[in-house]
Amino acid sequence: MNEEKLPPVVGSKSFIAVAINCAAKAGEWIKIKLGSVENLELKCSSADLVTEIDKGSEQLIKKLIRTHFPNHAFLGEEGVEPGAAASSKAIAETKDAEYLWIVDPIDGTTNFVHGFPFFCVSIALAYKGEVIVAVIYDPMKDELFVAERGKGAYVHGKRLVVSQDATLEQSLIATGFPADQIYALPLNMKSLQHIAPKVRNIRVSGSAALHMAYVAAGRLSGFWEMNLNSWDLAAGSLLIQEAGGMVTDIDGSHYTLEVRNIVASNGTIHSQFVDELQKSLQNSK
Ligand code: 2AM
Ligand code: CA
Repeated sequence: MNEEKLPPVVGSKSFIAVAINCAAKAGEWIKIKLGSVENLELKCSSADLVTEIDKGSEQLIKKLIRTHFPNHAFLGEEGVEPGAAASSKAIAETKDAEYLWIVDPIDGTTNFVHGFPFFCVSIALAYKGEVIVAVIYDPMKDELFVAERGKGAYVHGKRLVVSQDATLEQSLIATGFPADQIYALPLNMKSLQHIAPKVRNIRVSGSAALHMAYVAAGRLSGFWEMNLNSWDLAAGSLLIQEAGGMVTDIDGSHYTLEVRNIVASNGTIHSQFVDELQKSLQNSK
């Protein structure tokens, strides 16, 4: 979308100002709550967690967005039943809304619960299915990553640029161990075994959104994971695109809000990365 075609700003505050305000407020609140989880619930398995702080953070963000933009649609992780089918249905039903806010109130809940300082708040705004505003906030490092379509991506005023690594061999790559231990985890393990000897090293830090922000910032050259949800990926996808990188489905097709198997990179290594992931999954489909 070029700049002339950007939708008009509605209300007294710009979309990006509201997104930043929400992420900053929610991030500060979850940081204060670190170490004080009272109600730990399991969703699909012991690897799939939710706390009252995920729910509180989502409510805070939803209320603030509703105050400024009462007619906009809202999709948040905590408003959707657990499991891939419910997530796919939720995004299929909302993706055509004119304006859709897509929110993960804590991405990296397992880390949050264990006090491992790698989690974030992820907020994206899509206009007719295309992400136009993205904010990812890491309250532990006080890093706020922001992007607007056509205007670049920034962290505290510094423009984000993807890494220059030219080959997989030179690349630091991240992935995740998916919570779905029946389908997605075994597939990701196959890919991990295939990719690990072909790259400089691999990191698995437990927040897909923050890994995506790190690809945008050039700290990682790539990230892949199976079976993620729109709220894990939407904000990160725009940050990476605006920082000069690429985001696709694992089959190499272009990113949409419905993509669940993600490959993100600095762009230069993308085709090599997708080719190797495809090789790793041969005979698995
Ligand atoms: P979350 O903390 O918001 O749940 C880690 O591999 C990544 O997977 C995190 O971004 C985490 O997001 C996400 N994740 C955790 N459980 C998941 C599930 N059941 N389905 C899909 N993604 C999940
Ligand atoms: Ca979450």
